[in-house]
Order: sequence, then structure tokens, then C-alpha cells
Amino acid sequence: MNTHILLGTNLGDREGFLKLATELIEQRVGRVTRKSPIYETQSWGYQDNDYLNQVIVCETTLSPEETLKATSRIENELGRIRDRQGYQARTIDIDILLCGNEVVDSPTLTVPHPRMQERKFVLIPMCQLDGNLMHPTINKTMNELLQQCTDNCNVKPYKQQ
Ligand code: PH2
Ligand code: MG
Ligand code: MG
Repeated sequence: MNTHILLGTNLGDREGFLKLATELIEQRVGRVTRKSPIYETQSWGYQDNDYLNQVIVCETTLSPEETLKATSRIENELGRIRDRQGYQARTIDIDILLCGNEVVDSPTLTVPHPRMQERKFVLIPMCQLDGNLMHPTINKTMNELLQQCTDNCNVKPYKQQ
């Protein structure tokens, strides 16, 4: 199954954390077949340092719940600290966006990611990978979702890649 995963980081060696997270995902979840460009993005939903965001596609035989377990462990190993409620700066955040066309709604995991369509820092890299990809429950393409998205947080390509 093709899993789309969003990486986000706004603390420490951001580029290094993207690279490390991708390597660990490749080892433990499955082959990483696609990577979007990296974007530098304004913090969405609260005031904080700018993020680096990237979407990767991973070919996996794990179930979505098993993927979540593996990615949560990677977040912990890369020093992510969750010590209060709400958003906070993080070395790495690994969010499952899509698991093929599967729909998951459990107490620990919701797929498709319930807020992806509200966020340009997700939709812009998704469109770079495949603007014609259909969202499995909204039934609109990534291009259509980006066109109708009203988020005005800044998203710009990061350096030369
Ligand atoms: N993640 C959040 C909250 N805000 N803003 C940006 N730009 N990128 C993120 O990955 C991000 C965010 C919660 O996970
Ligand atoms: Mg997140
Ligand atoms: Mg998360």
C-alpha cells in the first residue's frame, strides 16, 4: 500500500531531522518511493519558528495502525517532546496523510488526515507529487483542494534542492 506521510520540523537541525526520519521510515515502514521538494513554511495555527515540511510516499505492507506505532517511535527517538497541550515546537512530527484509499477512524488514528485540506503546507507538496490524486473521502483532487483552500500561511521552496 502507498502511504503518504508528512514530515514537519521547526526545532534544531531541521534538514538533518528530515533526512534521519526518512531513513528510519525506509528501514522500518517500507521503501520510500517518492519525495516532494522541501518547503519552508510559516507556523500554522500558532506563532512559532518556521517549519520545514516535506511529503514522502512509502510503499508498506504494515497496517495503518502498525505504521503509526513505528512513526511514533521514530518521533520519540529523534527527541520529540510532548510536555503540554496544544501545538509546540518539535524536532520532528510524522503525520500519516493517506493510506491508499483506506479510511481509518479509530481513537488513535484518523486517515485521511482530518485537517490536510485546510493546510497549504500539506497541499502544495501533495500537488507537486500528483495534483490529480483524488482525496478518498472528499472526492476532489489535490489541485482542487489547493484551489479552494483559504489558508494564507506562507509556503516557499526551501533553498536549492
Ligand atoms: N504542524 C502543526 C501545527 N502547525 N505549521 C506548519 N507550517 N507546519 C507543520 O507541520 C505544522 C504547523 C501540528 O502538527
Ligand atoms: Mg502535524
Ligand atoms: Mg503529528
